[in-house]
Amino acid sequence: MKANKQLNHSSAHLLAAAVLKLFPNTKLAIGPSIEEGFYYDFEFENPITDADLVKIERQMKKIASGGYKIEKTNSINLANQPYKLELKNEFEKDGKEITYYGMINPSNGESIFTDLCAGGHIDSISSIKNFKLLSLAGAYWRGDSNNIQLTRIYGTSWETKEELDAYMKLLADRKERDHRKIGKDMNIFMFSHLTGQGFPIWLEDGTIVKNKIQSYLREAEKRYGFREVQTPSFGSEELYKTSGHLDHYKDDMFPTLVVDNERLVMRPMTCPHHVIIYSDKRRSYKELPIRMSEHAKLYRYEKSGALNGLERVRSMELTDSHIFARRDQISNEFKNAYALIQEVLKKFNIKIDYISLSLRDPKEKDKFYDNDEMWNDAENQLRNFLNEIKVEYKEVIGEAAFYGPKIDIQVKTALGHEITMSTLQLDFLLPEKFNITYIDDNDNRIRPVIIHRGLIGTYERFIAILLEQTKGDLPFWISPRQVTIIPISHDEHLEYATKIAKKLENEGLSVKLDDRNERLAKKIREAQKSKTKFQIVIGDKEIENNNINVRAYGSDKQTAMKLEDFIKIYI
Ligand code: TSB
Ligand code: ZN
Repeated sequence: MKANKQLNHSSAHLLAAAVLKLFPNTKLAIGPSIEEGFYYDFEFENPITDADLVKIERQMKKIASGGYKIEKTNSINLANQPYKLELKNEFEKDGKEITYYGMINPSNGESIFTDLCAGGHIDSISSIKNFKLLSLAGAYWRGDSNNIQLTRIYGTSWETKEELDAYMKLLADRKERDHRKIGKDMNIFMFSHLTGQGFPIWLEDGTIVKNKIQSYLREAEKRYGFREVQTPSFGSEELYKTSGHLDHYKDDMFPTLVVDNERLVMRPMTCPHHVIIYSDKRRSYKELPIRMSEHAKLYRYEKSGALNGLERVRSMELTDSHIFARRDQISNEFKNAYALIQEVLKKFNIKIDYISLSLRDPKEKDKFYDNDEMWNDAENQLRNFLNEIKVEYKEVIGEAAFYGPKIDIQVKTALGHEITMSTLQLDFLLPEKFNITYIDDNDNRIRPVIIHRGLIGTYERFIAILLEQTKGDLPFWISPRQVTIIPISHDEHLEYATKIAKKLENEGLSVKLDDRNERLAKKIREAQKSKTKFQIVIGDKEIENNNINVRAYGSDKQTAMKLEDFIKIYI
């Protein structure tokens, strides 16, 4: 949803006026409108809390009912407002016009609050009726982490109550889908500043999910002719110099590490390693295609502001592959890899937003390797492939890899970000850079091509999307909590419950026995929150009848059945 800019900009003024009224010594920074609302950055004398937000919102309502106009007005003394003063001095230096806007009381023409501002408002504050303050966040002055951290208050303002209600509903839905929240509830992953920003830690249940997905992918890759290798997380600077990464991809890489007399980089991609494996032997045309795959740990320097849960991280595991092929094999290899991607995404029921044919921007000579002929050839091959298999796609300029064009499977996150999941890329450059060849049937040395394949992309991003699209209700076969067994009384029912747990574990299920001495209601609530697929409650009746009481996730129905029947029906 897109909010009215002028209304939200004016609401930011109203927020600042209310804050100054309640906390007169507050220093004001900036307060723009944004796509879905507005914010204002403040330096408070003392930290404020969510409870203060309620007070501020009430104060805003009070001021809004006063019938003030927003108009251009006289300058004010900014001596006590260092951030405003800094901005004003800067505008003056740049030769910009300095303007002030006030909230004018129509009865006496006086302004109750004046801000340094370029304008863009609604006429009267009393039109600000349907708004809410949403949250508090830390924000550095001018977005620079060397500067002081200010307090940012986010809000949203709409013309009608219906729009505000619809927007609040959207926020609630997003929150419910947000993989960061679900990931916490389900014990999937965590971060800690002590282990490094953007370096995710897979927790017990997250590791179960990841391992189950991995076993399935390994089996599927094998069926499609891929063979797995494992290479190290570091490579020499020389390797990444040869590949071109240090010329075109350096901004996304961690700095070089010097050990003894080696200069090492944490690898951002696997391709150079796989090329080293390829070139370790003399290759004949009969060996091709070679489909090398790896579930590879990669490290990328993503800007701290871009990091977002598992969606964008700095250490990741990519379901990677490099296919070394003859030119006459390109089409078949694309078909094979594409079919594998389709099968896998379908298996998980992933909702795709669109397919992108990601091309170079010929104007950006630094970002993309400079060789028009090579690019035109590779881009046409991908376009022809997509046309041949008759899928709809969008051509997107400037989104190619530095070494070649890509076919990207795009998905939309709960927060509305557009991100790439699976990818297929055609590369004539790396074979050239590493001077790799195969011997044809006439004993000539011929250059192969490389097709880069990200099957589900990285586990991190894939699981983030999966959690969001399913709201955590994962398919049974990858669920980390297929069954939770809850004895009603710790003393009387634990023994029978343990027996049931053992039997189900022997069937290969992921079972959690909640053997804590806790209240039943609490255990049930927590099982629900962890999104366990089946809750089995054990009490006197179950022991007496030698059966179990089952409830499926999302259902209120409880069913008594024999353990053997449960196994027969669900496993
Ligand atoms: C497919 N060399 C190729 C590989 O052979 C490559 O690395 N391509 S990539 O740069 O496009 O990355 C592959 C996939 O990794 C992306 O499509 C995306 O799904 C995922 N990915 C990239 N960066 C991140 C990140 N910071 N966090 C999580 N996943 C990421
Ligand atoms: Zn690659």
